[in-house]
Order: sequence, then C-alpha cells, then structure tokens
Amino acid sequence: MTYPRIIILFGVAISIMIFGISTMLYSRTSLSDQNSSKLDTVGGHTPGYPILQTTGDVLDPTSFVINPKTAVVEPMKYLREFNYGRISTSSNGTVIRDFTLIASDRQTKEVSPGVFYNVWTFNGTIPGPTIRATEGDVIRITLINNGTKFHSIHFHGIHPSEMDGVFEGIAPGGKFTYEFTAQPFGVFPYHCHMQPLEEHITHGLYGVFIVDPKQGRPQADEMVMLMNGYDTDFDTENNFYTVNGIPFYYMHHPIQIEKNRLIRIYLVNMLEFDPLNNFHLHANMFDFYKTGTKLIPDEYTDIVTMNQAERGILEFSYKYPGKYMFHAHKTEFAEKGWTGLFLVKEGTSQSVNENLNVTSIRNITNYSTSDFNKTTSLVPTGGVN
Ligand SMILES: [Cu+2]
Repeated sequence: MTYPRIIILFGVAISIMIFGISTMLYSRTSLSDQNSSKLDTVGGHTPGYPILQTTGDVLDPTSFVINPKTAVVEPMKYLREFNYGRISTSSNGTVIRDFTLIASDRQTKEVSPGVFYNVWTFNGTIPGPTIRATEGDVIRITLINNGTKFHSIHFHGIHPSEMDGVFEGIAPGGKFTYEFTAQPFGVFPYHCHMQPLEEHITHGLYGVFIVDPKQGRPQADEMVMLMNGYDTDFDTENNFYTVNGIPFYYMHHPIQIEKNRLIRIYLVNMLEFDPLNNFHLHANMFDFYKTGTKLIPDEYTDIVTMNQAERGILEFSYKYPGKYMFHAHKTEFAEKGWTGLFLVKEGTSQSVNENLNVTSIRNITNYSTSDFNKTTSLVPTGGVN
C-alpha cells in the first residue's frame, strides 16, 4: 500500500470508531436519564421533540405550609409595617427618633417550608424591620450585638464617616449608637458591613430605611418589598429567591388591594451572588422613582431591573378587579420562589386622581400614639436570646 492510502484507511477506521462510541454513550445517557427518579419531566412538548428535564428540587411544596412560629418572617406583617422609632424633640424643635436593633447569628429558622437555615438577623427577622423617618429628623439607632461575630450597620444615605458602620465593628456583647440626620429623602437599604461581606449579607443582615420628603407624598396604600435569596447549600449560588423573605408566600397568600387605589411600593434589592434582579408587574404599568430621591418619576414601565442595593419607588393602581402576578422576570428566580399575586377587589377608594390631590403622607403616617407603640416591635418579644 502506498503511504496516502494507509492514511485514508486509518482515517476511515478512526471515524467509524468515534461514531460507534458516541452512539453508545448517547443511548446510555438517554436510558439513564429516563430511568433516573431524580429528574422531573416538564411535559406538554410536541411529540418527537426532546423532553426538557430538570434536576431541580421540589421548589414550591404547595402542600406544606410554613409554620409562623419557626418562619424567619411573617411576610404579610412585614409588607405594611413601618417603624417610626421612639420620638422626642430637641430644644430647637428637631424630631429625634430612637431605634434599637439587635443583631443575632445563632438562630436556625425556616426560610421555606421544611428548609431550615442558620439565619443572621436584625431583631429576629429577614428582612430586618423597616425604619422610617422624615427628611431632617435626627435618627439614633442603637445596635446591640447579641451574636458570636462582629457586626455593624451601614446605612445608605448621607452621614459622617464614623456613622458609616464600615471600619468599626461591634464586638459580640457590644453596643453602639449610630446618630445622623436623615437625608436626603428616598428609599435606602441598611446592612451589616463586616467582612466577609457576602457572608454577613447572604445570611440576612439587612433591611429597608425610608426617608419621607418634608412635604410628604400623595396618600396611598404603601408597602415594602425587599428582594433576596438563600444559598442553603453554601455553594455561593442561591437555591431560593423571595420577595419579603419566604419563597412563593404571596402566591399562596395574595396581597389584597383595592381597585383604583394608589399603591406605592418601596422596593429594594439585597440579593447576594446574582448580579441582577428585577420586578415585573402584570397587566399594568407603574411610575418608577429611581432611589426615590425625586418627586417626578423617571420611567413609566412594567419592569425594573436592579443590581444589589439598588432600589426605588413604584406607584400604580389597577383598573380592573382580579388576580395579577408580580415576579422577577429572570425566569429562574421566579420559578425558585420570587413570584406573588395581587388580588384586586372592588373597593371604596376614590379614583387615583382624587387621591393624588389629597394632602401629604403625614395624614396617614401622622405620628400618633399607636405609631409610637409600634416601635415596641423593634425589640423581639422573645427577649434577647
Ligand atoms: Cu455582620
């Protein structure tokens, strides 16, 4: 045989071998996939087309109900709970608001039905309490570190260096009072800033801080939504995604709102590990105020995308009664828990336009005695653990 013929024959033989091996491997893979009980089939495909398969866990165990006693938060309570602090007035008439936050890192709580996780919390919940003040108020937040590690609180907003909660960690058993003037108006995250930062954030040490403009905002049904996730197998990827702490909670407990009522959502993204998150509203559009630092909306849209710590205010109302979804339009996040429902009911509300003419937020968040009493919820009822 000539040299070129030998090369051609070798080439043909090798091609046949590769084809044979790959066919064998392919059929084995298909067989093992079909037999594996670990794989869930997503059905409903056109016959003849490949079946989509997933190795995902059962992510929405609808037959299980999370136990409020062991859950890391009560999402329905968190939704509309604003903490205005213990209020006093300085000699020059400035309003002073005192808050107490207790950091803890030793508790294990339920973050999804049947899923228990070592939560690190401010006042026992993820997210921590929503702190609210008016532009120009003096706020004093006493952090008591009841954990086993150094913790701090870093507020977004304008304040002196020594109140920034970055360089001075509070030791276990220690205590420190952050004091600054609430400025500017808007919606801000607060979170622990100790190293390793991603560890302190992913375990749950964060919450929402709202500063109202002095002139207030139009009257509305107000709520807070904080987007987060849980990495329950410690591989720096989230296994669950939520709005307000429990996956799928508002799917099973829809948020009831009234037709034509102005809805205002203070939305904050504290999701660790994933570079973006977003909020999509069904069958509607909303005005979006980026960071909430202006009174004129930046955008009229049905979706907003945020990196970690980005936030804003959404305003909308529904024209028609019924059930409407809201969820991350990152499909993976939606399917792993970041999905909820609004249940729009016929209500007694005036039209939105009339609402917009109604005076300031002080009328609905007027610091009455009941609001003062609310501040007791800043300290866990179970006492210091
Ligand atoms: Cu910390």
